[in-house]
Amino acid sequence: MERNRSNHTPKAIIHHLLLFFIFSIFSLLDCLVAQELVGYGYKVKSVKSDSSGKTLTANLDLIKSTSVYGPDIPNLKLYASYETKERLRIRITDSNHQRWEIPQNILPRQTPQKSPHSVPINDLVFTLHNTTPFGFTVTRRSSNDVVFDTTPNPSDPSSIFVFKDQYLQLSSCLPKSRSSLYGLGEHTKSSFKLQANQTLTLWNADIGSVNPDLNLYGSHPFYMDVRSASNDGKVKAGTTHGVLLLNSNGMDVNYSGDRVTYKVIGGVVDLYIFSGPTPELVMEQYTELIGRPAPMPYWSFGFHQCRYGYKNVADIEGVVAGYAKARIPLEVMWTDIDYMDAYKDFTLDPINFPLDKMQNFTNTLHRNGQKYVLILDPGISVNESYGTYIRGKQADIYIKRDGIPYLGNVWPGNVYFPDFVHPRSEQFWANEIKIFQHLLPFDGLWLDMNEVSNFITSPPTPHSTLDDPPYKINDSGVQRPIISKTVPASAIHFGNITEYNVHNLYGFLESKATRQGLIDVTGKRPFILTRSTFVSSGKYTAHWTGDNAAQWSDLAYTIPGILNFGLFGVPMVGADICGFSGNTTEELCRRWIQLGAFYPFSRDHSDKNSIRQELYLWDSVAASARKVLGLRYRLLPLFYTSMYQAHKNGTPIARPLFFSFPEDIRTYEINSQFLIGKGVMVSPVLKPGVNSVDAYFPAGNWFDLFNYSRSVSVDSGKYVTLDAPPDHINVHVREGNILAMQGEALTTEAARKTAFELLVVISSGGKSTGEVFLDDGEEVEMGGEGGKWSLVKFYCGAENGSVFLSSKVENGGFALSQKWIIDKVTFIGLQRVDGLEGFAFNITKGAKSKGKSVIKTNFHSNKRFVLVEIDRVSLPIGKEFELELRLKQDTGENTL
Ligand code: MIG
Repeated sequence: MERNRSNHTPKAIIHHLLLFFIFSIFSLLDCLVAQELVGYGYKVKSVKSDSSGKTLTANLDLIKSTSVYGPDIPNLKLYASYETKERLRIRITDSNHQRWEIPQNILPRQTPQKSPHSVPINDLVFTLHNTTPFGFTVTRRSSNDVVFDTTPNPSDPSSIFVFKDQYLQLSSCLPKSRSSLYGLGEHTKSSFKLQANQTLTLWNADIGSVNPDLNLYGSHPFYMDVRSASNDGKVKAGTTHGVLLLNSNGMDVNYSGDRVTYKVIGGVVDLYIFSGPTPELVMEQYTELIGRPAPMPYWSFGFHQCRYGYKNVADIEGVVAGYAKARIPLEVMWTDIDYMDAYKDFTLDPINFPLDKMQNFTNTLHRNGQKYVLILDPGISVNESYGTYIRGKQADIYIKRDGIPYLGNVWPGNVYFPDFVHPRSEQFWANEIKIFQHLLPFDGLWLDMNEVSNFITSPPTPHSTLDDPPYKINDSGVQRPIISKTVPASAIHFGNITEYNVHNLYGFLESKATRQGLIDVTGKRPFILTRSTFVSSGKYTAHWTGDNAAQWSDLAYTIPGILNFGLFGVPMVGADICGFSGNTTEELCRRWIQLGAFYPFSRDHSDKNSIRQELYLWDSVAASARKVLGLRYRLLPLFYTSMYQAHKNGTPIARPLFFSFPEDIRTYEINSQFLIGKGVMVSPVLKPGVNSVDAYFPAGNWFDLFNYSRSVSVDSGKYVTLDAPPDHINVHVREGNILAMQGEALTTEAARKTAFELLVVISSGGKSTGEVFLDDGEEVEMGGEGGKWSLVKFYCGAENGSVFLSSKVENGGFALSQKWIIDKVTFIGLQRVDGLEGFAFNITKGAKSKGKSVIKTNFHSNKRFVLVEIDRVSLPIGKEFELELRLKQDTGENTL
């Protein structure tokens, strides 16, 4: 911890001279643009830091008050602390009054280990500037790069730090040409990298994701800043840090390119900075604080079909049959609100979805290795003959206003909303889930409308600064009142907490309660899909991007949308395949399933008023679906292992290219490609009428996963035009990766029974690696202590004309008990050398003999590489093995 300790150092004098100058401009501003000046800032009154140097506390005094957006808070306390080696926290709040902060029991944050005696060396340096107004900066010790800089700029009033009851302003200066920002959602964006000059509003709202740039269903005040190299060479390109402003109140975040400014309507400044310095490490550090993503069941990586407007049981049975007949994988059948009796949660429409038929339907799905997921809305119908309503009333868990339950209106008509802040609501909700699960053994829950969405806007309480705060955030892009179509901000939750403060937490808390409820009743790993999210939601649930439309633009938006949720710690995410609202077309649906087959969460869903869009309805879509879902199912071990990595380290499943190539600055701009795990790249067609795609390839050799003999080699990153005929999407694996793949099947259960193929992509300069995580796919914990799981790591390197492939196994027992074998090993990307005659191989560990193995050699289409397949190797995946592949040459050196 460093600060300017004395006013007599030359540095401090410079600050004072500068400030004199600043003051003269401020007084000028005072006369000219008095209305624009929201605050004058604070000065440091006193500072103390603890003996360990881990924490610093400062008292701040207001310089001069203004009345814009209400009176300033006169005295503040600033706490800065190194919570871990990679995490710095800066918290600023009112010295004299307690303010709203998200309680630990609502959103648990990892609390730092108490080790007062050791000073952890953190790469981040916090400096408090004893200037008037005060400011603070965060820099990197290793390079002096400025990470966060709140130094006020006299010509920019938005740079001044302001702290009022309902208006906080905090601004950081950014090196415009070197900083690339990602995150700050939820919004629909055409560009993944945030573009300069925009306002990002965070206030959960039922606004369709078809609308670019508006505040949507969730709030994530987190960004990642990827830096390009500095001129002095001290900062390496790809140096990344993360910033979280942990605050649940509504806010606007202005991003100008050289400045990020938070304008928040409540709470406190609780800023966390994660030092990285790689994107992966930022995710590890961020999710260490907020909680690692929940593991998802294996089956949830299969393909899902849903629609709003399925008529009855025969209709959904027909859809399941349609998939089976077309031989397109269908793992999960969904029902939307159509199944309910008058849209009441935990009921069934007695005419169209009667209990006996639904039980039969669900049981049949289960017999075929398939699953059933249904929707729930939070609003409970106000109806004295409805058990759920009565039990909620008895438990007294509804959100209140003026002392009585607040009356909203959603699908069932009048509703009360369960208050998930209430400690009894978890039990109420779990009990409803239990009762219904015992009637109908569904496999997962879909939580919609939880922003919370309300069809009516109740009038504001007169003169309420909660319902009508002085600063208007840009809700819905038109500064719509924050009480619009939701629960009014003056409504009250348990413990007298206002809706104003917990609005953005509703969907998050509902997901948390639902997860606990499902674990209680099933004892298995739950699958939950939620529309509304907040920081930490990923610990409980998956997410879909909401109501998009069947338009080409929306197809393209899905990539930034999905990548953003990876950064938010919600790696299980997908968009409605073929488009939700509006009528899709054969071509759009075909291109959409080609991309959607590689979303972490892959579901086709459509609106009631749209034409049907099940994948078997067009022959060309069906054919393409078989092909791309075929590859998805072969890659299930990769998706699932990426889930494991997400759960253990926070790394997303679908990742931006810069996660694997942070030093390649051209990857920072990419919006239309992504990676699955570290080395599989998806490059979709996103436009109508085209049969090629310009795809960016970071340096290296890349191999087509549909046809191993096609490859792309680039020495340095480059755009390459690839063929993309109507039935094809380009999916490549990069050199240096080893993928454990399985066979195609119509369900994940069947796919899991097939033998493994190990695809070894030879690295041109070094080792190839890969891993596969295996468990039963539904135990609550994933890779937990004492759990039944195996983790197998693969290594491959070349030496003296031989290629050596080996595995290391952790907890092999589980894999052995499942009798999984590797039946085939395929090497791709072996450089062709003159005089090469062929290959021979030898299994030196893991199997007794070569058995019935056969070896086949092939040249890649460009004749630069050789492809070697070894069939019928019969290696138990749970047992360590070593395999040597020898080159047989007639002349010359035996080198690779
Ligand atoms: O008011 O349940 O985003 O996926 O099909 C609309 C009907 C309510 C919105 C969801 C959408 C779902 C629809 N729901």
